[in-house]
Amino acid sequence: MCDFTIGDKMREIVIGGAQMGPIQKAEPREAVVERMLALMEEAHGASCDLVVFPELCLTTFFPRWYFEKQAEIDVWFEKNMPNDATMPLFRTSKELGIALSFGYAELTPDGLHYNTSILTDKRGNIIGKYRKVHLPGHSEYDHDRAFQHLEKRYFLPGDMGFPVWRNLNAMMGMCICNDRRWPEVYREMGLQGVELLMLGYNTPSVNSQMSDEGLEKRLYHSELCMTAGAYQNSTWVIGVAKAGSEDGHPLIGGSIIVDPDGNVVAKASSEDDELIVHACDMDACNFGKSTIFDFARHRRIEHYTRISTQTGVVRPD
Ligand code: CDT
Repeated sequence: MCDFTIGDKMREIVIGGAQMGPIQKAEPREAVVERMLALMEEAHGASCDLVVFPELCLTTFFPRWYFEKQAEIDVWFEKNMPNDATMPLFRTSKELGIALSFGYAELTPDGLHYNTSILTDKRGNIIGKYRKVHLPGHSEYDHDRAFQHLEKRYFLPGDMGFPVWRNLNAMMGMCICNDRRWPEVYREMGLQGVELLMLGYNTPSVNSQMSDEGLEKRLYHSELCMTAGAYQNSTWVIGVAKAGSEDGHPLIGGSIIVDPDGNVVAKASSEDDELIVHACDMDACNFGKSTIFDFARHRRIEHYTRISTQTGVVRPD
């Protein structure tokens, strides 16, 4: 009997990755929520238990725009979740019996700003929250870039670490966009037995600091880090894009569902609203977790001190 089995029922979760096409700067939240509801209805038709939406999925990817006044910034943030605009998502979760995960910009009662994702159960109750730890980009206007990426201006780094939650009889965790490029993120959750790791992303199709790094390479790197993270921690990974051209700024698609062997089992083909679906057996995580990636038997933490005590490179010369 494997240590990782939770109960003795087949632990299959039908997962929908709800890629979203572009959201223009002028598009109101209510219109976006309508699009999300249509994807949830489609997911219901495909018998999904859980639907995963992208990072900051209620608005355009506003960190590409430079704002100075706090009031101009705060319009992109949600002070409450649920709120009037998003309540239909939670109602529909309960009506259809579908758990949800989606990303939004969070403004706390204390006035703190985070890039956040939430997870619900199948009754639309929020059971998990994650705040993005790895904020890419810069905090001041950068004239040397082809376009701006001001996440460090608008958000604080997350203050919750990388928690996991038991939901739908599986261990679930979340991270957000740039987090997916850091192996420490997967391992933090791997060490808590994660079986299903959800993430959303807004990734520009071109590198703002190197114009010949285009769509093909960006898609390759996105898939590379998610498939590696899945394999090295023997977990399902669901990576969901906001894609397409937002006010002339293209974002990659390439949403995928990755199995615990690192195989891509479902992949989006468009840069629009598109649902990808796979029936994911959580027990497929057991073999890797109890053999080659049995952390308790094989990890050598006495040699890993630098990982948590040093950020930049220190050469021994
Ligand atoms: N949203 C987000 O984190 N996007 C980043 C782009 C990095 S370029 C400054 C990503 O890693 O995809």
